[in-house]
Amino acid sequence: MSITRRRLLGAMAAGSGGLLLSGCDKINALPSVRSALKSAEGLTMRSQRIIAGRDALAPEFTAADLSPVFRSNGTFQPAGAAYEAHRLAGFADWRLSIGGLVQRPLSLSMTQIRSLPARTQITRHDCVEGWSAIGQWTGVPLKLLLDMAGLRTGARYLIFRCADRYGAMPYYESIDLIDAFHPQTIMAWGLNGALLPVGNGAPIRLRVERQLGYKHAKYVEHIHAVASLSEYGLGKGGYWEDHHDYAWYAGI
Ligand SMILES: Nc1nc2c(c(=O)[nH]1)N[C@H]1C(S)=C(S)[C@@H](COP(=O)(O)O)O[C@H]1N2
Ligand SMILES: [Mo]
Repeated sequence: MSITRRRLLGAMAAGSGGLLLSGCDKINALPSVRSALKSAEGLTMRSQRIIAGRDALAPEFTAADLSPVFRSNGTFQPAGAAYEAHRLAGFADWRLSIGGLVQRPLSLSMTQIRSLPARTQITRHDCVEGWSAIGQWTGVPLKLLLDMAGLRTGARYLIFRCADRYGAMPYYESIDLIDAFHPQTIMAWGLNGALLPVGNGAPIRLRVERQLGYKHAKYVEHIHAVASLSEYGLGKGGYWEDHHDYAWYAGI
């Protein structure tokens, strides 16, 4: 088993443990404990990152580290006439909408989104199937969109609805507000200096860098702020969570 694979399986086990993470989060709340733990020797990178807290940054890399090809996984081209028409039109009429528990529901064109302040970051994507790739992502910080929309009291999660389906089931994912406001969480429209390719989620996808690949919803059409994950799908917060028992929190 490769080191990456072992690390990922370890991450899944810890991520689905629940108790371990909530225990760490509580200890973590004490600044003195946090710094003592951080300086302890012999900790693996992985445990340091758990102890460092949910707000810690994922490692960023340099252009020299970029993978020659950023592969496509899962859906590589959503089926159906509607997506095909968007693709042929260069996504000129694609809208990303934000609704649910917000004060000002938004519907933004890609031109509007690309004119907003953007963040560029070079990060490593880890898929639970056992591969990783380093890519440079450019997009609007999700925090900026949420500030525009204004979350209402009671909003606890964001649900990302995608344009593709697995059989009859739409792909969707969800994150909590800690990840939503994390500085590296962006709605990415660029990869490696070009517009996002269809294979990687054109025209816009989520990057949530502290979690495994399946959380990074591609082909996003709508973001819905909700009080509870039970409000959508089968209630477990994502396609893989609903139908294949994947962990909802897939921290790395
Ligand atoms: N809409 C949608 N988002 C998705 C998927 C998908 O099939 N459909 N696959 C997920 C998985 S398992 C991974 S590893 C990444 C793959 O992203 P990539 O195609 O850019 O490599 O997207 C995730 N987001
Ligand atoms: Mo994945």
